Amino acid sequence: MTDRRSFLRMTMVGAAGVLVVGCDRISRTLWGPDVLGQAEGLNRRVQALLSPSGSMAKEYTEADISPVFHPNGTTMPATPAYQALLADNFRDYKLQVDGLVRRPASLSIDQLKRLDTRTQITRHDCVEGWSAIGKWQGTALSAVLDHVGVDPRARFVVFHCFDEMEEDTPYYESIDLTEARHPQTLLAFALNDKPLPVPNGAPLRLRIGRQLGYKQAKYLARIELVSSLEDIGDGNGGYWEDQGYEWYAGI
Ligand SMILES: Nc1nc2c(c(=O)[nH]1)N[C@H]1C(S)=C(S)[C@@H](COP(=O)(O)O)O[C@H]1N2
Ligand SMILES: [Mo]
Repeated sequence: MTDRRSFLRMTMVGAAGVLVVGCDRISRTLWGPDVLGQAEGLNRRVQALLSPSGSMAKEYTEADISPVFHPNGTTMPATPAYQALLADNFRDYKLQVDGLVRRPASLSIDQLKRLDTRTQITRHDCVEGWSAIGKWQGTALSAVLDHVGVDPRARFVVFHCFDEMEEDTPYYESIDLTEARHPQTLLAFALNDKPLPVPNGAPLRLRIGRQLGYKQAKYLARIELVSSLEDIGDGNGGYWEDQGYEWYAGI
């Protein structure tokens, strides 16, 4: 299985060429959306073989924790909404949960802490070629979904963030309901036993165990349950996906 796995992975990386480009706009000019678009179909099929829905990301020990968890992408959202919350140390912060749910909710960090919380030490891999191991504490996304009640028409969870990558273009991400209900999928409020630092996404970010860095949306403002990704952003399921990155960013 290991051999087959690494063979598939090499094939995938070679064909897609995706893992050699960074989290920046160069990807579009280098490869063009068509190359990445074609590679994505292949990648999704290969990923379906590599990551059955129940498989777990490796968890590490306290001794493995990286001394510094390098921040990347936005490190300080400039939007007035975020700045106002930060000024009061996020006391008035509430995560909005809406869309195809039975009971839309606005949840404070304290309310999230009263749902099912988990702690896990996992590795973060960025396509720019760096990794870091961190200890994350957060609420299981599945518990939040149970709290609001998911409408049967819902297929994806969309994460809307406070930071804008360009004017009026907020960072966003999405995952399917299988990934959302995976036991290692957390809404994290703490990193290495401290409240999540601003550069790493305070007050709340997504942590999914089995996908690359850009899926790990920081600065969460709102979670929306949808039946299709078509009407969100440019329709590819995430800010970087709209620049040509693949939606299923399996590690
Ligand atoms: N809201 C938001 N989330 C984001 C980003 C961003 O720019 N904005 N960058 C992504 C990328 S490319 C990476 S590698 C990780 C970096 O997380 P870190 O800053 O905690 O290292 O966040 C991801 N989530
Ligand atoms: Mo990244």
